[in-house]
Amino acid sequence: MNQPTRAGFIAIIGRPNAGKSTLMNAIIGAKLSIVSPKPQTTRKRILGIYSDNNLQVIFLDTPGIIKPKYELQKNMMGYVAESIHDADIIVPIIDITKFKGPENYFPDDIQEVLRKSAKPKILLINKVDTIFKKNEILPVLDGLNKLHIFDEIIPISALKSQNTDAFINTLQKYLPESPFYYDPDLLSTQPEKFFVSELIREAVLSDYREEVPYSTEIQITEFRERTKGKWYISADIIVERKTQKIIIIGAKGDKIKSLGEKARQSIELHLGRPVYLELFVKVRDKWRNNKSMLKNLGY
Ligand SMILES: Nc1nc2c(ncn2[C@@H]2O[C@H](COP(=O)(O)OP(=O)(O)OP(=O)(O)O)[C@@H](O)[C@H]2O)c(=O)[nH]1
Ligand SMILES: [Mg+2]
Repeated sequence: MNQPTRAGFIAIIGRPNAGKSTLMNAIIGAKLSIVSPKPQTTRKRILGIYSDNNLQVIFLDTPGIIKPKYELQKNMMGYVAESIHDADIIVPIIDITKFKGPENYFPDDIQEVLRKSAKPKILLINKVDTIFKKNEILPVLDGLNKLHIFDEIIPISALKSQNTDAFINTLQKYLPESPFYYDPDLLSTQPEKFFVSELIREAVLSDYREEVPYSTEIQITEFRERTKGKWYISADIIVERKTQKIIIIGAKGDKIKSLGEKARQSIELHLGRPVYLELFVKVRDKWRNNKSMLKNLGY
């Protein structure tokens, strides 16, 4: 007799830079979420679908939890709350290299959210590849166990895909019997335009420093097949100030040229076809605090 299928939604939550997006990409085996060493890389909720035999796990990758200062960050925290609400299982993830005790990593407000929820909670301790003495993990496990919040605690390395199989097996245990939600061939539901804008933002995150990546948003203005097989993509790089526009462009346009080159290569890899990419820089004063502008940008 065929085994019943299990399926459900998993909210991956945690501090910025904990490795949430790296984990989802590693499990799905595709770059769905952009990753960077800078915090606050993910700004929206990104769905990744893992299907295997009788199991379908729908991951919700979320922005890192912070105290919001801008409307943009308030919206980002809205995605976290929404994902916790929609999920069958909550998966908080912590970075062991930043762990300074459970209070510190799970401030009271987050602990309260987790405690209030009756859903299963599987905690992942990430980046254990950086730990050379394995017994260093034990006091961390002990401290976290004492919180009595988590049903399971699993050490992993998202970057090296260590122990991620154990994580999937554990998820299987807690997921409800359910038909699949999506076609098993599907990896995500975001439109291609979204991935393209994220890949441009990823190049901005890697090429610029300080406030610039945080003040930048990407808006795709054209996305169409122009000449045979070649795609024409036009995008606005939106910044908050004239000075940031000057930094993005660089002397004689050299910075934006190399940015465009880097972004084009990753877009071509993603789409699997040649691309002509054109970038324009636009100043939109305080867009991060402007509700209607944020709405326009898909937040
Ligand atoms: N050594 C090590 N580094 C990791 C691991 N997982 C993620 N990283 C690195 O940590 C950094 C942040 O990873 P992300 O996946 O972008 O983290 P995130 O939690 O999605 O961050 P936000 O989107 O900003 O909330 C990147 O430089 C990753 O390469 C891991 O298991 N080991
Ligand atoms: Mg992320």
